[in-house]
Amino acid sequence: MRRAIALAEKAINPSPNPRVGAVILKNGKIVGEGWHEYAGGPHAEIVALKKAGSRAQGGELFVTLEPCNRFGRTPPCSQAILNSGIKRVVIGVLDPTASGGGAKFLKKHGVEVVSRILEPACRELNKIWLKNMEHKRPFVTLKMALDAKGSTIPATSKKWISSSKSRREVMKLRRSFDAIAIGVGTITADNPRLTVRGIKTDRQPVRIIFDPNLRSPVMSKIFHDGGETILISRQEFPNYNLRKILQKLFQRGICSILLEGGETTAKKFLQAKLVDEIFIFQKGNRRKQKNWHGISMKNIGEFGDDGLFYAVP
Ligand code: AOF
Ligand code: ZN
Repeated sequence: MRRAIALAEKAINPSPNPRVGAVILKNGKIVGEGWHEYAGGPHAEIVALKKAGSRAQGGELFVTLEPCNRFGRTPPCSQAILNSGIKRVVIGVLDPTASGGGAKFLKKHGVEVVSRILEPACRELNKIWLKNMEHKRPFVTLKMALDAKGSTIPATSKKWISSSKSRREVMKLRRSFDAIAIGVGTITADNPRLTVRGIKTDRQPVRIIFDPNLRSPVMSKIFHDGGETILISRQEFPNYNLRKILQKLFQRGICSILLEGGETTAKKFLQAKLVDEIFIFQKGNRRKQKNWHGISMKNIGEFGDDGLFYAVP
């Protein structure tokens, strides 16, 4: 199952679909494996079954998510697994959506099924997709950059750029999100581009500006570089209810948002309990633990001089 998880992680962002990995064993040897690469592409189980061919007969399938049991963009994996002659299926996390039901189907047809193996790791793998399915809103990650004293560093500040290792890490983070969001204060102060640069990517995230009173300067870079930008204002949302706004964004196909500040926007999201996880890069802080607005954060990495801290609020 650990190998299936590692395979699933190869998909950087298959949004709106889940990250799924599958491994087929026969007499203790791997005879097929695969992962789900992009929405609309073949499911992980099918990729693994194709590789295994007739060797799947009598084998065991390890899959991070319960096999689907209905026609979506592709035919049901449950039927393909049954047809292959696999005798045992080990599942990480059950599918809470209408696509699920593969476990029941396979059991009914005499296949041995074991569920919820390494479930916490399989849930973590699909924290975005599960949040989407269970709450009908995008997963929100708050990312802040702080200077040594703890004040916010603007997105484009020279001070911040000095740690190229952190910058690269931020680009990797950006690459895995559907959208990057900021408040109007940040766009006015920094005029950022909010793009993925300096690393390979097959798409640029959508930019979202939380700008209730439409104060964003018209000459801002994000309006003139050809990329997609969504302005969130009271014009469209008179009550400016953040939860409702997020649900609307989800309906528009945005499954994950990297919220890059500033402080005002971050606080509003935290107060509304709409932040799912927090990353803080801080200059010169290499301590194991730090406290940020009453939230205890753990050091999970160092990039040059900067510490990276993480918390689930
Ligand atoms: C995936 N990849 O490897 C598995 C999935 O849009 P469709 O037709 O590809 O169906 C997507 C649903 O299928 C998805 O929401 C999940 O419930 C189920 N399993 N999906 O994208 C996979 N195994
Ligand atoms: Zn499937």
